[in-house]
Amino acid sequence: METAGKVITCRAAIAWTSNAPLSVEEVEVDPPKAGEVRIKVLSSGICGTDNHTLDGTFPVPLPAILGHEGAGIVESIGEGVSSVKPGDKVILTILPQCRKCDSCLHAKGNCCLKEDIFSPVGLMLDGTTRFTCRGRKVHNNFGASTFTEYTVMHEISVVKINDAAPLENVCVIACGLPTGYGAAVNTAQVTPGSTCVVVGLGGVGSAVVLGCRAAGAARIIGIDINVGKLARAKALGVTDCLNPRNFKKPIQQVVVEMTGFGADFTFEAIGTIETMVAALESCNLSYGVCVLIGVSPTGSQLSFDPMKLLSGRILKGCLLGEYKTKDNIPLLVDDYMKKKIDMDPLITHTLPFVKINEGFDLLRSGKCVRCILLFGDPSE
Ligand code: PAD
Ligand code: ZN
Ligand code: ZN
Repeated sequence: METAGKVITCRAAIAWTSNAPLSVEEVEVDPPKAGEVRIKVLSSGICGTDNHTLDGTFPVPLPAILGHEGAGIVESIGEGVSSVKPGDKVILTILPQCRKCDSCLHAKGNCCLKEDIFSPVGLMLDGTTRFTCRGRKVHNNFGASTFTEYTVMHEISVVKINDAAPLENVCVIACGLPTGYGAAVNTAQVTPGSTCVVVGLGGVGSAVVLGCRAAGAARIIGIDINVGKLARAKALGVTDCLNPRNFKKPIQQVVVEMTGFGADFTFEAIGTIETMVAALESCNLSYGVCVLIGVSPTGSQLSFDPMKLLSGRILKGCLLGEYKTKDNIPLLVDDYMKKKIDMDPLITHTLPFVKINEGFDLLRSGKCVRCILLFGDPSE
């Protein structure tokens, strides 16, 4: 049936309030307006950030359709859209690349000023939404919304990828993989033979490990309080595992003692102030580079003795691994398909979309690294 130009009724997981299970119900998805694209979502990862938005530590306007790590096929396009067409395989990302703003025009900038991440309003750029449920308007999430069978996004956040890409797993290249991998290869610029520390070994931290290994790190120290995560990270390339719960002293002190003077590169992939300070203090006081990746609770303040930087340490942060999304995500997909990036071990679980709340339970309990939701036959 031809759906272009018509409202599509489909299923989506609605977050009506924070700290409650998502409710899978029927929604109406409007056709795309000018500069917008409507996509049939085929897979979506559940990212740590989805948990922060749902539990209210990183509040977003509700009700909303969450999810931002998606892959799918373009169903229809609005007026003026030229970079994708119906039938194209695409990755749905929270980070646009408008190619016109100050950040996009800078060689290094990737934080496009059209983003809706830092002070999210949950609406399209024209101030309206394309989602309605039970007669109520429903917000989008960071301009993406992937926990739905159909979504509408701005063309600038939709990335066309290789026609042969497997849509059931490349959704991870929308967020988790580039975030961690890019933190190592772009932001820290890990050097061959170096020592790295990765604090937090979930989906993002595991991708940091892949990046450190690809850059030729000689030693990768993985830190997590979940024993299962430590065991999995060893298979990815972590050489030394540390569980902070097994030590009386702060973990940064353990790292400094293990390495002599601290690591060359450290990464924080959890999102607590305590672990950020641990990552900073784990890097070499003179030439160490610490990269913050984790999303901290809204309103929190990072505080530490500034002398820790005066000695020469560098403290950085990054969004989506500093990749310009439209330019680089297709290349990462190609690298995955050429087996240059082996991200398959990151995907430990898959579930049918309707079991989304079980997916959140797997994330919160630490049983999964990445759980992927698959949008199959609506009768399942
Ligand atoms: P995750 O829940 O899969 O991983 C978090 C890991 O941290 C788990 O393995 C936990 O066991 C571990 N952990 C929790 N507390 C501690 C502790 N005190 N000490 C040691 N280990 C601990 O989440 P994720 O990997 O999907 O996301 C990680 C963070 O990265 C999260 O804050 C998310 O919001 C953020 C993120 N940032 C960006 C970005 O662009 N900067 C993108 C995507 C995700
Ligand atoms: Zn994410
Ligand atoms: Zn821009």
